Amino acid sequence: AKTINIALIGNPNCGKTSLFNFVSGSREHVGNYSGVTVDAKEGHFNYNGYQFNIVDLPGTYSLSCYSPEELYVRRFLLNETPDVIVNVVVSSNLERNLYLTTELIDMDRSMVIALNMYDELERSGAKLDYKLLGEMIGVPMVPTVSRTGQGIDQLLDAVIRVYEGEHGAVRHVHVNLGHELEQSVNSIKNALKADPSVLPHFSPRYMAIKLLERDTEINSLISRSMQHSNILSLRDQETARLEHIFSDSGNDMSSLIAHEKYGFISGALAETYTPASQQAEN
Ligand code: GDP
Ligand code: MG
Ligand code: K
Repeated sequence: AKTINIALIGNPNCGKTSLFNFVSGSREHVGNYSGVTVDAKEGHFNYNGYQFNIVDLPGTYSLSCYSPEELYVRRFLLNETPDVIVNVVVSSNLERNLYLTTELIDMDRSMVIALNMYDELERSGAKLDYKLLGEMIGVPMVPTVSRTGQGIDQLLDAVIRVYEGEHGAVRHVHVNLGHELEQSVNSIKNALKADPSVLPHFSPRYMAIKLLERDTEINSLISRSMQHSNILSLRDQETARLEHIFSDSGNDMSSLIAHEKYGFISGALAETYTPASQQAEN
């Protein structure tokens, strides 16, 4: 049988461990994550003729280097390269949960989204056009209820389709950061692509964005090799250019990038998500 390695990635308390337990028959502790241990649990199961290895990762809000969880998840993605990432999100809190999704999209990795706690969204009376939202970001979305297992078969079917390339190659829709930021991202990205000693790491786009954000780990990854010094000076040059253009905003590059991403998310949700309160008015 073919083996598919999947990794559960999402914010704390989005239901990753519940999903892990349901598919692997494990009884890992479910509840508020407050421990200090940062590790991964691995499980195995068979579904529809495939053997799955599944890893339950610590919860994280972002893929930067500000917490042990973020660093752990990022290093896992780099070193273990799961075939398909299952990004677990809380359906009724997409505004916040999809930020991490935009970073996974920047990484150009195969993935599907588990719209978890869909029962709570339905109970609230809100409506989500998840097909359209999934098309807008180029990632299939499947409603799930980890606690009961509802939707998990459909989720695994989507994982298999992505694994088998039935959606074609990865066709994520990167969040457009606006003309000026995109120009800087692209020139750093092209410099990264042109330097063979940079690979294999993360996708050039993700690395370029992290360099603009002055991510210390990605920075030292690059600066370890003298060949990369031109990339760091290019980054500094682009940062100076952007700081000049956006001097009125008083924001650093990370805030500018986050602002664009959150802007995209709220725009996408405005088109696809209808809170219960608005339904009553219609
Ligand atoms: P993790 O931190 O991402 O591993 O999340 P957990 O699996 O520990 O779940 C956090 C809490 O959400 C627990 O109380 C779960 O019982 C609950 N939970 C998980 N999935 C669902 C779901 O689909 N619906 C509802 N209503 N609650 C869920
Ligand atoms: Mg957990
Ligand atoms: K938890």
